[in-house]
Amino acid sequence: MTTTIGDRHEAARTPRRRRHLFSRALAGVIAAGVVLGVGELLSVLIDPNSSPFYAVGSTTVDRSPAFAREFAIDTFGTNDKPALFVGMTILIVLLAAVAGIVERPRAPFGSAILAALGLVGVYAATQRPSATWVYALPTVVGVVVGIAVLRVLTSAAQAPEDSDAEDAWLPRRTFLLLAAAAAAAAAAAGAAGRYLGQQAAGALDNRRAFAVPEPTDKAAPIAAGTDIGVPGATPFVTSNEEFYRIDTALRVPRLTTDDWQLRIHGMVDRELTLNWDALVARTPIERVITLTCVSNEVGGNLAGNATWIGYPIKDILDEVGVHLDADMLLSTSSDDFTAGTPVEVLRDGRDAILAVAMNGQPLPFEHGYPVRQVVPGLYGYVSATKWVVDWEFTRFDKAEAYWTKRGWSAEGPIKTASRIDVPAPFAPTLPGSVLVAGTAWAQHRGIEKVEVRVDNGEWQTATLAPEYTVDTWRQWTWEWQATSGLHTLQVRATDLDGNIQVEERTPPIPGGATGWHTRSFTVS
Ligand SMILES: Nc1nc2c(c(=O)[nH]1)N[C@H]1C(S)=C(S)[C@@H](COP(=O)(O)O)O[C@H]1N2
Ligand SMILES: [Mo]
Repeated sequence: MTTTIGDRHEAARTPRRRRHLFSRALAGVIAAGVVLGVGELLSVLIDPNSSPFYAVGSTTVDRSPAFAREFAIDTFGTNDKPALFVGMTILIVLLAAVAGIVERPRAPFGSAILAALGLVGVYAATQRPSATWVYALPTVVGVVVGIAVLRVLTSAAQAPEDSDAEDAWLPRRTFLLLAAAAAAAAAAAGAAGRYLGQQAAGALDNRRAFAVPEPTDKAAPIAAGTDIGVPGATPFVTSNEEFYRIDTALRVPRLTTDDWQLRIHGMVDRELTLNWDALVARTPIERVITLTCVSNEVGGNLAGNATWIGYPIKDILDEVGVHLDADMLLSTSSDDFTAGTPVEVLRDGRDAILAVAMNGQPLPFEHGYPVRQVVPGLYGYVSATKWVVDWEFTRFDKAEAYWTKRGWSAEGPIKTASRIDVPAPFAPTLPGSVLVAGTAWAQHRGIEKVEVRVDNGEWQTATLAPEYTVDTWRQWTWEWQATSGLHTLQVRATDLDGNIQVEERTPPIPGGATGWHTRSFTVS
């Protein structure tokens, strides 16, 4: 007997057939789970980046156009990665369910769907940094095992009416047993893969044993009042847990200090490779520096301020003898992100450092353990390379870094910005005295003035907290005599070079958002 589409529609109406449809869909989803679980487990032997799920995710991130990145950051903020994983999972579950439903012993359409998904995985895996053909193996083996599981489960799920012979029909209990076994095996393989992947790196232990260097050149103490201490306002120092995280890494690189080295080459007199011992033999300094992301929208929170310990970059430049015509430091991370930093900025006296500690802790893995760059005054995408392992001195007319290739500016000085933190948007507000507070930044130029206005009225000068240094943000407060009704507050900053924050609203791409932060309140 041949199954026709018509038969199947007819069949789907009976509860029994509907159950079989569900069993088939389930079989497909479990088979896909087996593909991913086996892939994850085998990736341990090769490289965590060869796992099909992560490879597809990472390659998707790398291939996304700039507008997609902006959309993802705007919509999901720091949850952009979980959002991608959830999206991928939903898509895989749907395709896998279809694969289970259409698979037939003599018409393996479902197997073909898994194979096609496998091709996507193979492509993505072989696109990862330093990938060789071996990176395809976890996906290929996973797909072969997954197809076998799909065929066994779907034939077990087959209704007698569907089958060529009555005896192909297995009791429902057998199907459930097989399905449960396959699902458990997939989950176990996946979990073991993840666990072993992390253990193999040994990075957790390495970070735990890390001794934060003790600088003699310490950061100045933070004077009383630098932190305005207004509830709801951004604290002056951002904790490591609260610090924003932006990067292209779906799997956070887990380097150890033993793995780490920095190869310095290109337009230099003397090439140099710094390993960990050579780095920590240098003299560390401690500084408080505010980082900002170019993707930050007006009023957004992609900025953070931390106390960093690290090694001055300028000294290393002098040591290797950077050629006079080299104007770009192209830094590369272990996961092949690149940033192009103007050499001029690295030697103009500001505290650009190779940081190894953040707020008294070894760098969190997400923030670049064991070594990252921190450069006051430049957006992160052109300066703050995490997991940095390679420095090439080159020229802006010869090389392009990661985000510049994707439409962002080659150079990324931070724009003068200010933000209202309290009252919260649409917070219920009583008439009378209301404390308005926020923060402002113009790293390496410094904040001269912050002004607030109500309903487009006269600009009023806000009270500034003491300046820590020109490399940190500066908090402000302003007392508002609020009257009943709907009101709009607006803030603007002026930096110490005399630049007033730009009024015109422009998006983050290509060189950082401009515009005055505005907030509305109903006072009653
Ligand atoms: N390796 C690597 N470093 C990176 C990035 C990245 O994608 N990969 N993103 C940069 C960007 S865009 C910013 S804003 C800062 C953010 O640093 P944080 O995550 O520690 O806040 O890291 C920079 N360094
Ligand atoms: Mo960024």
